[in-house]
Amino acid sequence: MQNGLNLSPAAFGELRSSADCADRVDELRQRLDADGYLFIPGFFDPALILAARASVAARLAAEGALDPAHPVDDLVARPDKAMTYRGDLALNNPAVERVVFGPELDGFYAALFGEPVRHFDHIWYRAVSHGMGTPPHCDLVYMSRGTHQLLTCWIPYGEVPLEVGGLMVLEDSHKKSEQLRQYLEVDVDTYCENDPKQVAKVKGTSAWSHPGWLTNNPVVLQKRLGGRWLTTEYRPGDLLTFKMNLIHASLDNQTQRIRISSDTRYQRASQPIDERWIGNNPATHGPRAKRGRIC
Ligand SMILES: O=C(O)CCC(=O)C(=O)O
Ligand SMILES: [Fe+2]
Repeated sequence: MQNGLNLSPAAFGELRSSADCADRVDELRQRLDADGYLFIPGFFDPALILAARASVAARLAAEGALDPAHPVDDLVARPDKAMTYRGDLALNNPAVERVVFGPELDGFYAALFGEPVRHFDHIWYRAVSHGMGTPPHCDLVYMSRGTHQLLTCWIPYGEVPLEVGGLMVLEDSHKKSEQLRQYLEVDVDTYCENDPKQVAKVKGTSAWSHPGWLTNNPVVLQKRLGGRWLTTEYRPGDLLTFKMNLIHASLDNQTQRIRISSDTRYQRASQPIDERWIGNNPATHGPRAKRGRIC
């Protein structure tokens, strides 16, 4: 069982595909509001995605992270090379930028938001080897200093069958924000000025005042909140976009293959933006991002 997940139909299911209405913007907006996400298989030309995959695979091979007994493109990890978050793989990488900042996504989000859009400059890039999936969370806790009408775009670079650990979303969790209010108010880079322990831990460091996760346990969370965990067997070209208050996580990677994916953010250009994530050298969660307050 993945993550010890309950795989019964009552607890686990398929993402709803919006491939049938990818160019009907009214229908897309309705579904985004109803479901909190849009899953569009085959959104990109797979050649674009595979070119980006090849660029990342070449970097991983050059650093000796891949098992030489397998073709580079299979992305089989050397067992002693554990990895998860690898933002560096997207830096100075035109093939990845072509995907995440290209005309396809720009046009898609401009249509969806109904006006010109901009993206965060930071690209979250992941190369996830065998091991536990990302714990359940909402993205708001990492990026709430501008508009909250922000969408995440999760893109798999290659096939991601269930056992390789793709993204899953908790059905209807975007309708439970009242129940999650305290959590959704968290800003992981904010600390309490009047709590010496937090000051020592967070101020001037890259540490977080809160782990960001709702819990490490997707099963317990599902029992508490209800809804099924929804996912799919992803293919190159697929796109999953979702709201800031939709709970999501990833399945464990039970294989030796490395799962590569990016997550990037898009919003109306006219709205305030979270400064931590823009510019040539964004603060991200580093010392420049930390803010003290009286708690
Ligand atoms: O890819 C993952 O494991 C997590 C991705 C994520 O949390 C996101 O896309 O916001
Ligand atoms: Fe996330």
